[in-house]
Amino acid sequence: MWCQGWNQGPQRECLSVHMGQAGVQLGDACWELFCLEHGIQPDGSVLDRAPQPLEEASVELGAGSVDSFFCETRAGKHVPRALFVDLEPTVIDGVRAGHHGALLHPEQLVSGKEDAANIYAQGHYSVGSQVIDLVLERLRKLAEQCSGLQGFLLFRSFGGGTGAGFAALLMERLRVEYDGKTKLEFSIYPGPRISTATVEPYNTVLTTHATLEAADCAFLLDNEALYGLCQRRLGIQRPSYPSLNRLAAQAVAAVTASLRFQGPLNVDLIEFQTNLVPYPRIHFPLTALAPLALEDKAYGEEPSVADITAACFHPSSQLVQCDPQLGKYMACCLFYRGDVAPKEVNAAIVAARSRRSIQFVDWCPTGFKGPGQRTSTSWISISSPDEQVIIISTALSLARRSSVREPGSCLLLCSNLQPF
Ligand SMILES: Nc1nc2c(ncn2[C@@H]2O[C@H](COP(=O)(O)OP(=O)(O)OP(=O)(O)O)[C@@H](O)[C@H]2O)c(=O)[nH]1
Ligand SMILES: [Mg+2]
Repeated sequence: MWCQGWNQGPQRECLSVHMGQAGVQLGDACWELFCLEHGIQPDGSVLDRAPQPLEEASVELGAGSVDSFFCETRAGKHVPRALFVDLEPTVIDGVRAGHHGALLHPEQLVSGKEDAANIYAQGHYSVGSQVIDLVLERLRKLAEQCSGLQGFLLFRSFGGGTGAGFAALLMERLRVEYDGKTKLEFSIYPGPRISTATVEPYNTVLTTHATLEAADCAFLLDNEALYGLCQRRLGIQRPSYPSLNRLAAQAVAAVTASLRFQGPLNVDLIEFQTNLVPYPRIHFPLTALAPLALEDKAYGEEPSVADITAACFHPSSQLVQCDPQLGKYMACCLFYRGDVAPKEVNAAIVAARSRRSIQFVDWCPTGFKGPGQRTSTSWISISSPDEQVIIISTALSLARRSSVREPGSCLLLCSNLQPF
């Protein structure tokens, strides 16, 4: 046991499992962003333990904390509560050699000798079955370091043999072994423009079927939509995987912000399910993110809460390509970050509801929930070195340490659209 989290009092830890190339690379981008937001250095030390704005205030705080995602060793090093798994070694080797590789204990990186070659059955049965016991063993070790494990965050692609086949195998086993723990997944949905194999639609269908009962809520990150956002909104001509991953990581960071930071309106994992999943099998919410801005443009702008809320309902902010006009909303969760007053949020929601384009099903006419997080997000370059340097942020967080008011960001999660 390399961490001592179990004896630090009641906590609500989340274990992240990154599977296959997409899951591992997306995970790398997510942990880079989490480290930036918590001031954690590549050696695991904390650079700046400045109190969050609300830590000073005399309000009752939610249970979120950095310890839910990071485990502190006796030497004071912060280690991600994460396991990276791939059936072949190169992608994991990249993480090990990467900027934050030194943060991870060697047991948190599991790789096999040959991948599943985009074949669901290889990932699920032949190659995958050889490493499943080792992966479960490593997960058990991570779970033992938790005082109160809240649940799992699973990252994978639907299109890859490992992401589809092996992930389905692991999720079936987790369902048995960790029954009652929430399982949320962040899944890369294949897009025809950047697909690497013609069998991806088949893998997607097979894994969706196999994991329908095993996951409580699945946030889809559609590669086609991410690619379009990078091109149209951020001006990257030929977006690379790191660009897509850094954009997707902003959404993951927004979803998990209230688990990682304290705040009076925080939610825990189970609340995603309670608020967004009307029936257990209908658990694929639509995600949208606003504002999406380039750093140079964002410096001059201060979008209001009404602006960012309205932008969230616009198809150009969606991380899944679909037309919301073709259905009705069943439930909406709006996550705000930054200096956002509840009064402004309420006014923005009333304005959004009054628009004809936002229609709710008759049986759930008031389906809005709006948790808030006063921590800001971080600026991060989303382009690879050979592309022009473009910075994205979902919150204009420049005023964090000054007296200037900090505008916020908004993440919208809508329950599946019910067709007319
Ligand atoms: N957004 C994003 N998508 C990725 C990335 N890497 C791969 N993909 C997508 O994931 C799908 C392919 O799955 P992979 O994750 O590469 O496959 P795998 O899970 O490693 O499975 P095998 O290699 O077949 O064992 C395709 O749709 C790719 O476009 C990534 O880093 N980011
Ligand atoms: Mg692979």
